[in-house]
Amino acid sequence: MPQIGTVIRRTKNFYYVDIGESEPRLCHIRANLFHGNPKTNLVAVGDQVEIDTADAGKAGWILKMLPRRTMLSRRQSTDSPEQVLASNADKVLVVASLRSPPFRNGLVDRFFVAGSCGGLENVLILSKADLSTEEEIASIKNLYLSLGYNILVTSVPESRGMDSLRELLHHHTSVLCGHSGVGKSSLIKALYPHWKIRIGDVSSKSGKGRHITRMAEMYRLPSGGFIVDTPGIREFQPTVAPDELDTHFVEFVPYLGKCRFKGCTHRHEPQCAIKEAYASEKITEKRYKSYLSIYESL
Ligand SMILES: Nc1nc2c(ncn2[C@@H]2O[C@H](COP(=O)(O)OP(=O)(O)OP(=O)(O)O)[C@@H](O)[C@H]2O)c(=O)[nH]1
Ligand SMILES: [Mg+2]
Ligand SMILES: [Zn+2]
Repeated sequence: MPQIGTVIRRTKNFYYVDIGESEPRLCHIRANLFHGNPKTNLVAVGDQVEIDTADAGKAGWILKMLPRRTMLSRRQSTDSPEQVLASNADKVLVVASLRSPPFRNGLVDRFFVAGSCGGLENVLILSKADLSTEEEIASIKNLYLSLGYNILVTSVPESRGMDSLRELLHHHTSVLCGHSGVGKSSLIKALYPHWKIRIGDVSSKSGKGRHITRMAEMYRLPSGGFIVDTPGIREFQPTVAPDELDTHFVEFVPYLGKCRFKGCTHRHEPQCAIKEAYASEKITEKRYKSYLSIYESL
C-alpha cells in the first residue's frame, strides 16, 4: 500500500522519509520517476512523496513526488541547474552574525530574494549579539526593520532571543540558512540541548566557519512544526528572472512602472524612478548596490 511521507534527509543514494513512525523509512528513488533525467536533487528535503512500504524491513521506493507549496532554491553558477535547498517551508530564517564571521548584507539580500521568489516569509536573525555593541546591532536592525522584515537578535551564551525564536518556530516549518559558522546549528542546539547536532568553531585565522553541517536535515519540533538546518553557503545565486528581480526588493515596489522606459533595469537608463528614489535616499545605498550586484550576476 503506498503511503505519503516527508523527505527529512537525503544522502547520495538514500532518502529518509518520515511517515509518522518512530524512525524514518529509507527509500531509493525510481530511476524512471523523472523520465531518466539524470539531474540530482530533484527531490529535496521537505518534499512530500508517495512511497511503497510493502516490505517494512527493506528500503522502500519513492513512487511519486507531490506538488510543492513553496521552495527555497539557488544555482551554483549561472548555467548550472536549479538546486532546491528545502521545499514546503513557511519561513526562511536567514542567520547572519555581526562579527565572526562579519556581517554581509549582500548575502542576506540574496537569500531574501530567494525566499520571496519561492513563496516563503523572510526573517533575519542577527546572531552572536554578545560579540558586538548595541550600536552595531541597531544600525543593521533598523535598516531591515524599516523594510518591514521580522528581525530577531540572538546570543546563545546570553540566552538572548531564545523565547522569541521558540515562538517564531511554533507550528510552522522554518529553514535556517546563511554562511558557515554564523551559528545556525547552535540555535537549534540551544533550544533542544539533548538533540544530536554537530556544532563547529570559527577559524581564528580565516574568520570563517568550517562547514560542519554537511546536508540539509529536517527535525520535528516537540511543540509542533519542523525546522530544517542547512549547510553554510558562501555564494548564493537566487533563481530569479532578471526582469522580475526588482519586484522582490520590497522598497522598490512603490516606484515600479514609473520609470521612463518600459523594461527599465534601473542601472543606466535615464529618468529612472528607482535611481531617483535612491538619489533622494528613499532607497538605501546598501540595498540599491545589492540589487545591482544580483542583477549583474544573473
Ligand atoms: N559568541 C557566540 N558564539 C556562538 C553563538 N552561536 C554560535 N556560536 C559559535 O559559533 C561557532 C559555529 O557554530 P555552528 O552552530 O556550528 O554554526 P553553523 O552556522 O551551523 O555552521 P555550518 O554548519 O558550518 O554552516 C561555534 O563555535 C559556536 O559555539 C553566539 O550566540 N555567540
Ligand atoms: Mg551547522
Ligand atoms: Zn528604472
